[in-house]
Amino acid sequence: MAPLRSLAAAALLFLATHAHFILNLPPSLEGGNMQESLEPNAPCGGGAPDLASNTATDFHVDGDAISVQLGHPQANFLFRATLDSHAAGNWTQLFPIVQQTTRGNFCEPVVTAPKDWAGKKGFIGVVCDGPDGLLFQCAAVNFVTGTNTAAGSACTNGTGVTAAFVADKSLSGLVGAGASNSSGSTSSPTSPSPAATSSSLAAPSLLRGSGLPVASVAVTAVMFLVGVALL
Ligand SMILES: *[C@@H]1O[C@H](CO)[C@@H](O)[C@H](O)[C@H]1NC(C)=O
Ligand SMILES: *[C@@H]1O[C@H](CO)[C@@H](O)[C@H](O)[C@H]1NC(C)=O
Ligand SMILES: *[C@@H]1O[C@H](CO)[C@@H](O)[C@H](O)[C@H]1NC(C)=O
Ligand SMILES: [Cu+2]
Repeated sequence: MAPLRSLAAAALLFLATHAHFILNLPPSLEGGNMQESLEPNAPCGGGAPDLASNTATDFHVDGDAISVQLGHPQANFLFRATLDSHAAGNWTQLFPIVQQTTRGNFCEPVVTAPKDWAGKKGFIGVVCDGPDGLLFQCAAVNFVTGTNTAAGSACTNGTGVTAAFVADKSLSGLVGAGASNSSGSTSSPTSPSPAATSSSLAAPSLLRGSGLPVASVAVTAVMFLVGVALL
């Protein structure tokens, strides 16, 4: 049974180290040294948000890419942003809450921010609602005018990755009127009209219902192997 046992151990290790999610774009505060065990910490996981010291990259307010890598078969994502120098609050939702199905890279190429943020610094925050609760990552950014058309191969969707807009109260409570620190906010959260973007997502969401995702079957199979090996 030794081979099976080590295979199962390897599979378990794979699952343990490839769970959670990674913020690919904009570059996250922790860069390549992301500590998954700290990801449940709001607002930025293991990142220490401080505009005075963080390295910022440009984020185009008329459309820029947000790319994540998901290690779970399915999770919901909130893309939000703030001008607060320590990401302490006043989060504005940038995109409808979107559910990714299938592990791998998921990139939204045209996420917009309020136009009057151009010229200011702030944070893009990504919150993942998956099987192990809410997980947080942030990127420090310079909001700039225009559209980013240069993300190219850094912004792609993994094979079989699909997405659909969903309702998620845990995530929607983290922005706008529901958030704890938005009472002073004068403008309503700027999110693109769902009508404009939902059509492109409608087809994937229909396909999702058509059968068992291959990924969850694979995970179930691996879990079964692990269970057998541990008996
Ligand atoms: C990834 O998939 C989503 C959902 O279908 C889509 O909106 C987005 O444009 C895709 N990204 C790329 C880079 O094609
Ligand atoms: C909102 O943020 C301000 C400034 O950081 C802080 O003084 C205030 O206590 C916060 N309010 C809530 C409800 O968190
Ligand atoms: C949130 O915005 C309000 C109004 O602009 C401001 O008074 C408050 O200090 C801000 N709080 C944080 C945490 O940025
Ligand atoms: Cu996880």
